[in-house]
Amino acid sequence: MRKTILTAALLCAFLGTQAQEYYEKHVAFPAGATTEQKIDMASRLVPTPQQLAWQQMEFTCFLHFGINTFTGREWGDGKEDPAIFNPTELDCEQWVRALKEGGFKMAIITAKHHDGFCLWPTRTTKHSVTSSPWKNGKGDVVQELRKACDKYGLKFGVYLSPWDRNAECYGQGEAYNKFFIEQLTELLTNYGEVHEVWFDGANGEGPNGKKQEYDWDAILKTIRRLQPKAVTAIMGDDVRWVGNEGGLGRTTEWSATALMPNSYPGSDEVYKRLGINAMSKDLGSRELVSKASDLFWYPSEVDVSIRPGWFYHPEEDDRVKTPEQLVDLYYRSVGHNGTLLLNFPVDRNGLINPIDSANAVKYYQIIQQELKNNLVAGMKAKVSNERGGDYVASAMTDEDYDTYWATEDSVKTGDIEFSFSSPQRMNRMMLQEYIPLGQRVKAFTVEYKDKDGKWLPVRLNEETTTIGYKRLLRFETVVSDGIRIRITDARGPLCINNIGIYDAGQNADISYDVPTEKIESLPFTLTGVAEDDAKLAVDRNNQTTCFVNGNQLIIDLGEEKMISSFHFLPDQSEPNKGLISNYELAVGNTADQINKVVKAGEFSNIRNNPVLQSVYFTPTITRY
Ligand code: FUL
Repeated sequence: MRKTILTAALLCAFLGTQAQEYYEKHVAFPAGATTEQKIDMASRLVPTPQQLAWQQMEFTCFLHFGINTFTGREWGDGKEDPAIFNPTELDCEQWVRALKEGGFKMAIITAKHHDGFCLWPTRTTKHSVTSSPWKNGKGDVVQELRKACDKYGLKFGVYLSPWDRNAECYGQGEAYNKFFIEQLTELLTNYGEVHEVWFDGANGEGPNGKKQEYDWDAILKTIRRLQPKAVTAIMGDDVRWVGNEGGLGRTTEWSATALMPNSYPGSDEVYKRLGINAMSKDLGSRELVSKASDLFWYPSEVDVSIRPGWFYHPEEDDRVKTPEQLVDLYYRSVGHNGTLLLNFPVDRNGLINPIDSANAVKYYQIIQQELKNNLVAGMKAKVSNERGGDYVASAMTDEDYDTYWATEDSVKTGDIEFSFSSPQRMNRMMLQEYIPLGQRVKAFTVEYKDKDGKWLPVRLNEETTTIGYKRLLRFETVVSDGIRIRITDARGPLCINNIGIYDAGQNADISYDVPTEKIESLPFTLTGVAEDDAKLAVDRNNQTTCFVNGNQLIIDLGEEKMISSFHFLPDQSEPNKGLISNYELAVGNTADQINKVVKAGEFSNIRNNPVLQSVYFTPTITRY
């Protein structure tokens, strides 16, 4: 920090900020604070050292593996027989080698998912690897992963699902809290250093199902006591769920946000009063901050699976995200002030599928290639702001995170300009704020100099508002000898520590159209929906939705046909409506006798991850 302050002072750009108070992780506004005062305090809200270290990892990954891997389901019901867990070739080193090559810095394993099956030999329940044939009940997946992470230098995290569909004491308040803390304690004492503890927010039990009152305070205190370097995610209070499972960070993504962690008492009332939740578009506008009584440093984690589902399903082998799709996700997650948490479903043999690892390695290579040559590395920027000033600064291009350019107190705008001795081809930009001093920038533009010396905006397909820890922009290629960033609004004085400008090469220019996925479907008639709506279910457009009246939908294939699968793409709009969580699929050859049930089940996790749902069953010949 000393180095930071010295460097900045030498740049004559840092005056008042040192004397001011900073708020780590949380700030409560004093009663009667004006909007101006709140915004100013918001600009001085900063991360804890753990939150900063977490953000700097950028690439983290998830490993979904467990009983679901062997049943083909996304959510198990807890009644599965542990005897089905038998990964004959399980090799955590194979996982970690692939992850390392894909640039990941940490791996988080589903030590326990909602079905309650534990991947480590726990004393709390028999529903674990101990009761499985794998290694004659002597195996420990968590331990094997831990060792592999140590060997290849990856950090290690655990996903412990609070929702447990197997534990008998689930829903009994204190008894389950005790059980859960015991599980947590085992994981946090027997497996070395843990850097992230992940508690999902899912609870799919119906209104009459079991409801558990969690003792979050005791749970979070246990983590702080046993693993002080760990961040706690989602139901934890260090890391926030981005709000979708599609890998998309917001273009306006505040880490200093009005969203109170869900595990804090009173959070539901705060959400109600402010009209927000984890999925809201606006988590930090001036209007929202003016209504808020507290702000939190609660940065966004972007969790997304490399396949449609979180767990391995062989039928998804041809639906692994391509390297290009992953590159796109990188720009929208890490490039939108988030940390990427990319999931790899481990297969039934206990391995990461070669398609998944090949795509992950390739995408990492593409990113490194695209952002290899920083055209402004080591260059001096001409900086100016409303107070005039016209001086040069190189703190932003020295690639040192701890040196930065900052404006004087109360100056919230600034131009940062680079001039090249010859025209350069440019199409990518990386901007970073020095978040140990807060997140401030609210709006900026990027302009290049045309041949006549006129400044023109670059062409982008996203709004340029917040920066935060990192903002990456892809813009239409320009060839110019001048480029500038104009910061036009901020919560507080500017504090920019890194800028990169690149030419991503041959395929740099991306499409500016909104992508639509093609849906294949057979011509058929639907009953149970309005006539106009029926077309929407078969129009091969994933942006239109057909809503069902009531809870029954009849599909008439027109003639008898052999069918073996059913596919349902939920409403893709936000917030999505009419999601089907439980289904029964019946067939019959006459309209009044559609009663042979071929499959029934749950579209698990559909609210968080409304991807195409596919149901496969024994081929059957039917008309309805
Ligand atoms: C959700 C769960 O319900 C999904 O199954 C998955 O584990 C995802 C990462 O979190 O809450």
